[in-house]
This record gives sequence, structure tokens and C-alpha cells, in this order.
Amino acid sequence: MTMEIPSDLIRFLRKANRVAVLTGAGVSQESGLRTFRDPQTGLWAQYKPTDLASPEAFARDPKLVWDWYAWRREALKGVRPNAGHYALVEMEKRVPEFTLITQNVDNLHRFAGSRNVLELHGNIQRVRCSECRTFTEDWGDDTEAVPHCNVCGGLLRPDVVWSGENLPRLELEAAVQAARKCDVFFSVGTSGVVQPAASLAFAAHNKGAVVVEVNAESTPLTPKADFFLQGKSGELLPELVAEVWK
Ligand code: BV8
Ligand code: ZN
Repeated sequence: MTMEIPSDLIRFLRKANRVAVLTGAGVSQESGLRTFRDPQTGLWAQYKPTDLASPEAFARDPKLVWDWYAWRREALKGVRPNAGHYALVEMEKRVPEFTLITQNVDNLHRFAGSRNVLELHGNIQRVRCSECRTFTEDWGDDTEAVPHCNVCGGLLRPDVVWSGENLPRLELEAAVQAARKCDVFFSVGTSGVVQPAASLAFAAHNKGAVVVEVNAESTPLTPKADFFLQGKSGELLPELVAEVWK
């Protein structure tokens, strides 16, 4: 399905020096990953992600939360980036100053080859201590208990940001700067409900950036966007990159 990319958007992008892109779970949907608010399947169908991705859930039942992330890491082993991820890698090569800001923890942007990636919500492939924050690469595969930190004995946890937890300061500050300074801001595959990530597009808009939303459905951002390309990012982004930088 080739959608008509508006000609004035093509013109903007050809002369843009600074482009910032915010992505959400929708950009990984065509890689076969459920989005964050899609119903879970199988063993995890009975749980809502928002109930598991929280410090309270981890405090209440660390093993359940640890197993959910172990299951997600396992599920990711067979998952590959899709054409939307690769279109963003191409865009990064073509734009003088390009910043990719992602809410996704699935590591697919890095896997696809994106270089300047700001992971606002962490990365599921990284594991750290819940007490002393020491990172660890190997935690054994004891499935009976949550592994412990070999520095302080604390419980290990995924290096992701749970609801109510602060975002990594350096990444968030860099994302705010990129949103404020960019000529064009893309919001791709996100429902725009999670803060403070969802406020970045509005910050860009308030600073006069051209805001482009690429999403399967409209969101609270849509009325403010200069361009709303409704559809699949895995189809629309490659089409847009080909049109602008063919
Ligand atoms: C914080 C990691 C300071 C874990 C995640 C201000 C106002 C209101 C609430 C708050 C606020 N400030 C803070 C809050 C509370 C909270 C919040 O925003 N709650 C919301 C839910 C109301 N925010 C926080 O707690 C943040 N911390 O602000 O700290 C603080 C501390 C205490 C008190 C106040 C402030 C931390 C938020 C981080 C949470 N961690 N993930 C994990 O993943 O396991 S969030 C989780 O949601 C994922 O990271 C996900 O990326 C993210 C956002 O969801 P989306 O990516 O948008 O995914 P979703 O499924 O919703 O939408 C997908 C979209 O894609 C859909 O629109 C769909 O139509 C579209 N789509 C689908 N397929 C395609 C497609 N589009 C294109 N192509 C396709 N093929
Ligand atoms: Zn520790």
C-alpha cells in the first residue's frame, strides 16, 4: 500500500538539519512483538503488563516479575527488526543531526544499527542489582529463585524503568534538548499516554518544529501534529525515506 507522502513534508525533510524521532511499541509490532497495551498471550495472559512493570509488583513477588522478563528476553531471541527500524537507520545516515529517542526496551533499534539511541525506559537485555545498581552480564540460569548480586547480595532486576520510577537523567535531558532544537519531530508507534516521554512532541511543537505522527490510530498528539501519516510504520517509514532521499 503506497501512501502519498505530502510534498511539503518531503521538502521540509530534504532541508532539515536536525531531526528527532520518538518511538513506542508500535514500531516493533511488525517484528511480531505485542505492543505494550496488547493483551498478553499464554501463561502471561492473566496479567496486565502495567501490573507487572512496577516496583510494587517486584517487591510483592520478585520471582513472578523476574520470570516475566526472562520470558520476554527469551521471546526476543527469535525477533528481528522490521523495515521501519531499518528506515530509521537510513534516516540517521541522511540527516546531519539525528536523535532517536525510544520508549521501547526491546533493543531492536540498536540491533538494526541505529547509533544515537536514547533509551528512555531502559533495555530489557541489561540486568542490574536492585540495591547497588551494579550491572551484570551473567546471572546463571537457576530458574528456582531470582539471582542475587555478587557485589552486595541484592536481588537482580531488569534495567528498565518501571511506572513511578524516574527515567535515566542523562537520556531524558538529551531527549528534551533534541526535542527543543529539532526542525522536524517524528512520533512513531506510540499511544502517547506515558509521561514524560509523551510530552516531548509537544515541547518540539512549542518550539516551532514540524511535528509528524506515524501511527496506526490517532492519539492525543494527532490534533497538534502538522502531518499525521496513519498506518503501519514498517510500510510508511520506508516509503517516506525513499521519497525524501531517493
Ligand atoms: C516518571 C518499561 C517521575 C517497562 C515502561 C504525568 C501525567 C500522568 C502520569 C504521569 C505523569 N508523570 C508520571 C506519570 C506516571 C507514569 C505514567 O505516565 N503513567 C501513565 C500510564 C498514565 N509515568 C511514569 O511513572 C514514568 N516515571 O514519570 O517518573 C515520577 C515518579 C513518580 C510520580 C510522578 C513522576 C515511568 C514510565 C515508564 C514506564 N515503563 N516500560 C517494560 O516495558 O517492561 S512504559 C511502556 O509504555 C513501554 O515502555 C512502552 O513503550 C510505553 C509507552 O507505550 P507505547 O510505546 O505507546 O505502546 P502502546 O501499546 O501504548 O501504543 C502503541 C501504539 O502503536 C498504539 O497507538 C498503536 O495504535 C500503534 N501501533 C501498533 N502497531 C503499529 C502502530 N503504529 C504504527 N505501526 C504499527 N505497525
Ligand atoms: Zn548489588
